[in-house]
Amino acid sequence: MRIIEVKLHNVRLPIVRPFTTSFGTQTVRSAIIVEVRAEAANSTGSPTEVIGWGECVALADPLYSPEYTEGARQMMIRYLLPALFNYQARHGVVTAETVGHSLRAIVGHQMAKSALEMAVLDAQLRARGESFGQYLGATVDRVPSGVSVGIQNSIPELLDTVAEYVEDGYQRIKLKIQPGWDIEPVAAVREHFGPNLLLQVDANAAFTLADAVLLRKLDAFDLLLIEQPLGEADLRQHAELAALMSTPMCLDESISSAETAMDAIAIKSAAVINIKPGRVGGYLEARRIHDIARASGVAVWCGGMLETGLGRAANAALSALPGFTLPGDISASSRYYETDLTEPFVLDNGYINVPTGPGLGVEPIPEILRQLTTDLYTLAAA
Ligand code: OSB
Ligand code: MG
Repeated sequence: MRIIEVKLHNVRLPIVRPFTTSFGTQTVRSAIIVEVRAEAANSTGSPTEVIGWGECVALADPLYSPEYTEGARQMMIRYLLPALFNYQARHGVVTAETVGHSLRAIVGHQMAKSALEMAVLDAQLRARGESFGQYLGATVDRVPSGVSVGIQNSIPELLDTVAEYVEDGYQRIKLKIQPGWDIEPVAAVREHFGPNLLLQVDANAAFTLADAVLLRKLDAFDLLLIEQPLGEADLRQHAELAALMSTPMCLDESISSAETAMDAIAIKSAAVINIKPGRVGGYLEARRIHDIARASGVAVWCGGMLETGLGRAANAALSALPGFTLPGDISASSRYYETDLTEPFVLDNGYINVPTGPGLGVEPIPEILRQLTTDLYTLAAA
């Protein structure tokens, strides 16, 4: 396809209730929505004008990952869009499958790169009339929905919050933990909701290997997994901790590519991988990690980054691949937003339906996108 123009919409979506993790509290979601206008081949090969949408999942501050919203915007404007347009000028066309290649000289910045690749892929698929799910290899039409529960002010508040989500139909609960909010809340939730609740925890890198004795106490609560207890760079230390615990070790922050996924599997740092397309540079790299993990007998599930309906649509499609054997963090739009950018995703008996329309199968509602946009940047191809 030939890109005609790219727009970057900075959007701000208020979050319905503050979301606290070991790295901070989110009250508003600032994101960059990428809009690619392009001429692409339709199913009969004739050129047709289409719009594709991408979402950059970088958070406002570099506390979960090195990337952050303003930095990602600068990165796209200053380096990635020029590199993509330069590739188009040299080759005449771009395809979703070559976006990663065209940006490879620029080190890191996976979330910014992922957003561009997602928008190009959406445009390409919309022109062809193919859905994200079909393209990625979905084998189911709905995915079980799990929810990530932030750190609360007290145990009673935690139990109330979890009860609400269980009543909503969420099939799996993930508790955020940090030093001082660790064993007690997990014990309380397991006790209150009984042995059948699918339960897991996520520390967002807040512990060290010196906390092994404390973390081992989590083995008593029959958790599905413990997610990223140690630092992003601590691959070997995660392997050591994994050997000391019966709870399966899951990595999030540490897995930035298919290569790191292979290394983590090889040295037994990860029995489970949380795949976040933004963190690994896009949906194509996410699928490669799925393929590697599946061939290695390692379970994967799809993480979340408080996505708008655009990211939620793509994540639902990815989660429909056969190796996604654990419920993901793909909740209904209402878990975070009163008004989503797109038609809201809703829980259907504890499941999220995988969109079936062309591309993402959803698009921003123009009026809502306009209302929530705080900044707009436009770049036309030369
Ligand atoms: O560690 O999985 C994480 C949100 C922002 C950054 C990191 C994480 C999370 C979540 C929430 O746990 C996932 C979601 O509901 O979108
Ligand atoms: Mg996590």
